[in-house]
Amino acid sequence: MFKHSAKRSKKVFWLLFFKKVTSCTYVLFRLGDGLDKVYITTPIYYVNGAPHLGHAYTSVAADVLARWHRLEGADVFFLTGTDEHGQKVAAAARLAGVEPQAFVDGVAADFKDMAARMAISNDDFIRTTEPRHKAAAQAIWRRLAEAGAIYLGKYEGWYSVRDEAFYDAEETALRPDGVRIAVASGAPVEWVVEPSYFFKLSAFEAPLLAFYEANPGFIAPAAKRNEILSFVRGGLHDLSISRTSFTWGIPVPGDEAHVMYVWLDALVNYLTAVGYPDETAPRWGYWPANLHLVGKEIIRFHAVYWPAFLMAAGLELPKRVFSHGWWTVEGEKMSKSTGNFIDVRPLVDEFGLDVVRFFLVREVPFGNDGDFSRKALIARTNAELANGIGNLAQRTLSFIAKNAGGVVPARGVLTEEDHALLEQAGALPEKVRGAITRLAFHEALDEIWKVIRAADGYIDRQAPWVLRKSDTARMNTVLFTLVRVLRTVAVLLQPFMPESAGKLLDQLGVAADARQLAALDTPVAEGTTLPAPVGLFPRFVEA
Ligand code: ME8
Repeated sequence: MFKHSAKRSKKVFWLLFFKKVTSCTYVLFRLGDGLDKVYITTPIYYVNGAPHLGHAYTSVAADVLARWHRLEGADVFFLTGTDEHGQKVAAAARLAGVEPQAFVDGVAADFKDMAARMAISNDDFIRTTEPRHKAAAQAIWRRLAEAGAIYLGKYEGWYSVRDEAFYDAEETALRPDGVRIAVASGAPVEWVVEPSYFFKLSAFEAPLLAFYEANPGFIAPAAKRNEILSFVRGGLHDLSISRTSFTWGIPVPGDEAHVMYVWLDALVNYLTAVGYPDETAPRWGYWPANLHLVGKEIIRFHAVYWPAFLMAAGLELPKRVFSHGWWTVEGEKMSKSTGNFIDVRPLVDEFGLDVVRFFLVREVPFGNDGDFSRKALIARTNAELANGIGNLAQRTLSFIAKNAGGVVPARGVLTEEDHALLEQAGALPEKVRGAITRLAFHEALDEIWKVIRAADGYIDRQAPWVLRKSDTARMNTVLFTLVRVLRTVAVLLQPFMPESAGKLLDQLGVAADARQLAALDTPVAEGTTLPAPVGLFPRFVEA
């Protein structure tokens, strides 16, 4: 297949690459630690159907991270977008009776709307039908071809349009009704025979295993890492990377009878958005990405195929791929057949943006599967938002408005109890940072809520309503302490609930340019006039 000299130089290339990868010392992965630049991605979503809760989930989680790193002062590039080619999308357009481009334009606009409604702070929105992406995908193809990693052959095997994935026979099974399905996803597969270009994935078995070993933090959580390790150890076959039986895709450079396999096309989006193939582009400095956040069903594409493509192209590999779990809705899998896809936008209209964002990252330990139900949403909102932070803020701020002249009270001598609460709040940023670094969002929120509960207990014990009559200086010190604690809580809540945390900071008189993590070290300005307090979270009662 290859000329002898090309083969030898290719061997030298792999050897050098292999050495580079294995000699990398593993530094415990901490997103943003010591970095100016942080690049975070969501998957790009298929536009075969409208956006739903699952898409919102990944986007919100990635958004929390992006906002967190901005809060720490990092230079963040946060990318989301839509995956618009392939058989599945073409079939959806056909079913809708619309030309594919017009169809994808409509659905992509819907995904953009969902992102805006969920306050996703993405810096760019990539669509794979954009000219910049076509150029990048074709450039990668050429680079892979030049590296000798592509050859022409014929694909004969199983393909699932729903998963847009090729499957080995052992990965499929016959259902009792005679339909053959992919075991992992349950999606029907069809037998495909067509000319196809192949990527020499088999050559990457050893380099990938060496890379995983040298970078134990590359795949998370650990269970997924083990799954990927055993998949790769089980042996890799070359991968079909072009299709000839339909045309809705990016043409293969030099052989336009083929369109690129939608997953190769899609993965390249992460490079397109930072300017590839122009490695002098202003955004190129963000590469390699710090984190690709993905659902558990697409880990193989991100943790096996993608690093192999990048190795072959001689490009740096992302630092981490984290796979999260799946939501069911009221106990059932979201699917076309049950028609139970949940759109988050009506929920935002009904409950408010931050209630929905909070629920998504609080309810389920990130990485695990979870179930969405109205009952759980209402229970958590009432317990932790209305009765938790909402109540603490309201108690404190309305007391200040009524009894302390509506200004941040002056602090007197601090007692042991004041110190204890302030120390607990002072230790919070580091705890939250630790949890967020592990993408343990529920733990980060748990830590914040420990402080909220401690502050509630503190008010009960200090009883400022009693001090009002007996010792106003002490009352002021208690209120000052509470304002300081609330400021810490509100600053830390910004990535999770940007709207309400912003409102709370307004009510605490914290200037817009003093809401960074670093600003927590500055003293709270006594005497600042506070606006009239307004409730943050109402209690919900199901009719
Ligand atoms: O896979 N629970 O797009 P997709 C949690 N285009 N998350 C869910 C979910 C659920 N029930 N359903 C979907 C694709 N997701 C490809 C990606 S990337 C180069 C190409 C989320 O529209 C989750 O993040 O099928 C999952 O990985 C993603 O949506 C799949 O979106």
